[in-house]
Amino acid sequence: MKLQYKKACLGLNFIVISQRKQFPHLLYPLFFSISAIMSQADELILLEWYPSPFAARVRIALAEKGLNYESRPEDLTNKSPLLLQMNPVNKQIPVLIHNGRPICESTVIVQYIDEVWNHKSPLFPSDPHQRAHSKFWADYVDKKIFGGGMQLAASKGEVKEAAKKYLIGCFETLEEELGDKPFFGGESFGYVDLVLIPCHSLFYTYESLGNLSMAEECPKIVDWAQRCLQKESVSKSLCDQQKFYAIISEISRSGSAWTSVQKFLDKLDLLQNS
Ligand SMILES: N[C@@H](CCC(=O)N[C@@H](CS)C(=O)NCC(=O)O)C(=O)O
Repeated sequence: MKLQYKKACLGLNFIVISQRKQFPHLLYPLFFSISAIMSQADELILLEWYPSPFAARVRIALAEKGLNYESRPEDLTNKSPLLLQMNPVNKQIPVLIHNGRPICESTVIVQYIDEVWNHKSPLFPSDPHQRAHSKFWADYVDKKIFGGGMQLAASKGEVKEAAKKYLIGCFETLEEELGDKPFFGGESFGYVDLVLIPCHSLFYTYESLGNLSMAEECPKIVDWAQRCLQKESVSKSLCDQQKFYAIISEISRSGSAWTSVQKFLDKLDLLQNS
C-alpha cells in the first residue's frame, strides 16, 4: 500500500510538472486536494482502551485531521503481543502505529499527528513562544490534573480532603489561564484544549469520590468543557462520565489494578508511611 501511494504521488507530480506551463492555477488546488485524500492511504492503527482519557486525546486529534484509522482495543489485564512489541518500555496504550512504526505517549502522538497532517486544523500556534506556552500547560494538565485525580481516588480521610483541595486548586489555576478566552488556544480549539478535555469523562468520578460539585467549584472549566463538547471530534471521542465511574469502581472492586495505577498507589503508600 505504501509503495502504491508513493507511485501514485510520483505519477501526479509528473503530470503537475509536465502540465504546469499550460494550467498552473488549475493544477495546484487539484494537487493539494488529491494529496490530502491520498494521505489517508497511510495505514494507521490505534492500540487503545475506550475509557482511557489518554486514548481519547489521540481519537480527537485523528478526528480533527479527518483521518481514518483502525481501532484495536486492548485488554489491559492481558496485553496483546503487538502492544508489548510496539511499546516495550511503558507497555501502555495508546500507541499509534503509522505504516508499521509505533509512536507512544499520548502527547507525543498528538504532536506527531499535528506535524505529519499539517494541512488541516492546526493544533499549535505558529509562534515558537506560544507553542512553548501550550506545551507548558499541557504538561501542567498531565502532572497536576491527572496526578491529582489519581491521588483523590487513592486516598482516604484527611489525605483525601487535602487531595480534593489540591485538585480544585489546580482547576482554579487553569481557570485563570483560560481567562475570558473561549478556548485555551484562544478563539479556536487547540493543543491544551485537546489534552485537557478528556478529563471531562472523569468529572463525575471526581464529584463522587470527593463529594464535590464541579459546576460550583470550577464553573469556568465546566462552561469551557461544554464549548469543547460542541465539536463532534470531541463528543464522539469521549467516554460517558457515568460509564467511566462504573468502570473505575469495578476495577478497584476487583482489585485488578494495572501496573500504572499500582505504581502510583505504591508510591503514595511510601509517601504516607514516611
Ligand atoms: N503517559 C501515558 C499514560 C498512558 C496510560 O496511563 N495508559 C493506561 C490506560 S489509561 C495503561 O495503558 N495502563 C496499563 C498499564 O499501565 O499497565 C500517555 O499519556 O499516553
